[in-house]
Amino acid sequence: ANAQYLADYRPYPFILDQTVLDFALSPDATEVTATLSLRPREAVEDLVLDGGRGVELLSLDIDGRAPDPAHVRRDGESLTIAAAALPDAPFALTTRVRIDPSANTAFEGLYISGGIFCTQCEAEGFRHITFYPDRPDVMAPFRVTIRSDKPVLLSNGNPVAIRDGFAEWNDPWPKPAYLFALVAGDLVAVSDRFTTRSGRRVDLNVWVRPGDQDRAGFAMQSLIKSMRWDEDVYGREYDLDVFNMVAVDDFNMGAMENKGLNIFNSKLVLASPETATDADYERIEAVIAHEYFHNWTGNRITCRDWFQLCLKEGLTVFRDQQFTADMRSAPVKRIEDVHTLRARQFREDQGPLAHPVRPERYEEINNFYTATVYEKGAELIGMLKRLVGDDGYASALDLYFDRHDGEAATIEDWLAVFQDATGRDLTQFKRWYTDAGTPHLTMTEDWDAGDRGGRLTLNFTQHTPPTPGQDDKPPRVIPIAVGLIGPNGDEVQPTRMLEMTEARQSFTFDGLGARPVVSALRGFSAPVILDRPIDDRNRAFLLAHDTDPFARWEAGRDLAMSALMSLAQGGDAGADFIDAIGRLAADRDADPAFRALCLMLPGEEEIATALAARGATPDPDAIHAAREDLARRVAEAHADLLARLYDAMEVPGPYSPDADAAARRSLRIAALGLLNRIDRGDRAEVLFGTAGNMTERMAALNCLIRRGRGQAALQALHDRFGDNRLVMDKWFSVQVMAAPPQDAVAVATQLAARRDFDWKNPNRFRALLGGLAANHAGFHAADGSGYDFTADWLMKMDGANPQIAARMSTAFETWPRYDKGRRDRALSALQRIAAMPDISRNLREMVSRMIA
Ligand code: HT7
Ligand code: ZN
Repeated sequence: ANAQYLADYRPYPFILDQTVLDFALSPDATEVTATLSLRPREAVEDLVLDGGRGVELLSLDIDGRAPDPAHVRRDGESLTIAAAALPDAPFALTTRVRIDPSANTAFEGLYISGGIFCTQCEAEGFRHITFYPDRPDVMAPFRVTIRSDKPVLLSNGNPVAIRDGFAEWNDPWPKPAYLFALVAGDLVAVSDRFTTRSGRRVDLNVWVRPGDQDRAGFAMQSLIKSMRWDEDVYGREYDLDVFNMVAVDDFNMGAMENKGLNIFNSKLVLASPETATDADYERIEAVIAHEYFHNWTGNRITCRDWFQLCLKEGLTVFRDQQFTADMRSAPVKRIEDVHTLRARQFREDQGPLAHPVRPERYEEINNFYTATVYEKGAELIGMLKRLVGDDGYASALDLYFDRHDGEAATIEDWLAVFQDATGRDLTQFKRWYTDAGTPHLTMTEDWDAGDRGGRLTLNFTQHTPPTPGQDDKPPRVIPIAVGLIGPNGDEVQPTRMLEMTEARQSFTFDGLGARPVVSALRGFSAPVILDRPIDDRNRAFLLAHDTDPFARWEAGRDLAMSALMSLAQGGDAGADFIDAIGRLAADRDADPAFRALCLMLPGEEEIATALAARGATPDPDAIHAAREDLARRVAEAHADLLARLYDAMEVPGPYSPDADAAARRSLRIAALGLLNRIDRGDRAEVLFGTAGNMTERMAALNCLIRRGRGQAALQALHDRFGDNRLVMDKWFSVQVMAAPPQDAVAVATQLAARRDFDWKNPNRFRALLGGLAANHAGFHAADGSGYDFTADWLMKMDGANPQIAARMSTAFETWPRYDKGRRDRALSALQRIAAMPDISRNLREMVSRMIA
């Protein structure tokens, strides 16, 4: 296999001073002329440019003259010009190539989405546009001309000349090729203006298809808030005269931070109360912020190589999480982020795809845009901030921007600014970047009433299980935030940050009088799995009294898990959980969004991951049954309270996506979800008919499908929104996700046969296949039908879009944790994929890691 290794890094032997590009756009024969001003870094070497199949070389010259053809070599992936053909001085290399955007179904490079020409170059898409040193440490200013009959022609930087059929753009900020973008289409803009704090006026545009303007206003407001926030909190100003955002329907991921021209999956731009849910609005705001924040963390300072991906992604996720916490509720955001981390990253860490936040080897870099690089990468920054304090963090970041602006940096550079700014040695901390796996932390307590007025000793051990290629892991530094709650419910020890650096370590608290209850890992101070002997009574006590919202929620989560375990083993539902959850739901002083989070039982996947972390073999059917059982018991025990909450949380007046209104709706929907278990779906039916927004409409539809009463509502939604792709994606996914597990594959099969299952569209494919993967017991059907259905579609998708096939193959990443019957069936589905002739590098790497 063609693996890349971090240890093999070598600077590019040429310096690129300027890139000039000319595009003559045509759907099936676009011509690209590229002029690169190059000079040898030291002695002249062979010049290797990336560029592969699909890029037809029409001409090549050096300083205006064609080299001897014997000096030019092509293989499938690159073009090499022998050193003998190159001057030992600055020179201009000009290539003219032809490409076919209409044939590009992989949506990497230049392609067409709904008649709009657009590009996606991260990570290595630029090489599908022209021959180029397509690596992030080769940075240059770009000047771009576009010839096309499309009315709107966009590229990075500032406009130089725009007229009919022609546009010229200049981006003065040196950038790597992965940040290049071009868009040409019949588009309209929602426009506004922003004045930076130093007085620079910036024109802002959100470009959408004609007719979609009325759904682009929220995106614009999100952008403006992001620009202001980055100035206020990080002191970062925008640096061009224009900022353009474009929405396209065919897009492999969420969005892309191209310099001055961010491109978005339309689902992350377009929103109206009629078509988008509260969760959609929150995500749109967060992703727009994320892409905008990349302007400094990613663009002005980029990555030296793709092994350093977490340098920009971990930091930018951390920044977007801070932003959302400031815009909405910080405690709720923290709980949501931990929830996502556990659902996606802990799951990844537990299986064959586990890898370090900074990997050291890859075959296909697109396979490393993972929860580990992004979400765990963000957790590492949160830990660093906890360890050096807020002031230390602020001075380290200032130093980072000062020292590395305009550079392509590494994790070593990143840690060095923290060391230099704060004086703290981060040698041990670096293990968080290099070592894969989730540490298991155990905590036991010793209480000595007679010693020093009541002494509590907390004893910790840490251990990280082996992950592929890494058997032994030395201890890491782990910040453990601890508080103590006295027997009367008052906090007797506010949060204290314990720093664990050894495999075993103890910490003492003196003068406590009476024995307190320990609130541990407050705020989820480190991404670890904490094991502690604690009974349900003390968990309920923490749920009632803890001052730390995360720890409070966690106590409720632990209680729910303990009730589920007991039910799964034929035991009782755990009266402590049912009582405690009722008290919390009724607590009018608590934020409705927090109460909603507490009312939502752990998901089936989450339960399976928790069981596997304890060494048990999860049984998907038993998990499903236990969860349904517990939900029904909660509903029965609190029927009146839930019904009152459902009515009381109705939000009067016109829909607004603001955090307070969304919080009330989330509590209302959580109550509805439970009541749906005992009211036959009657409330959901009324709500579906009366809801004036998509949040409640989708919640009601979900409930109706779960009660086997979804048909009329599904038809109604289709009648009303059949021509809205984003709503129809929801229509596809909810049917598979909410189907009874035994029907899920049949439902998916029937939906996949529809004419409007436009499988080449990544959103539609994800809606269906992702919907099935999210139906835990359905995907893991004991007869292997979920595995076979998914494998068939991955094989089909691989021929069109390898990135999507490889990403969606992660549905299988947990297969080794199940019983032998399921394991055998999953393995044979994976082996069938692996044996496919012409399998892409993307999918091959994923499957071979999974079956290794
Ligand atoms: N930096 C981007 C990551 C990305 C991507 C986006 C769209 C399509 C393909 C892509 N490959 C990699 C998105 C981000 O993290 O902001
Ligand atoms: Zn990003």
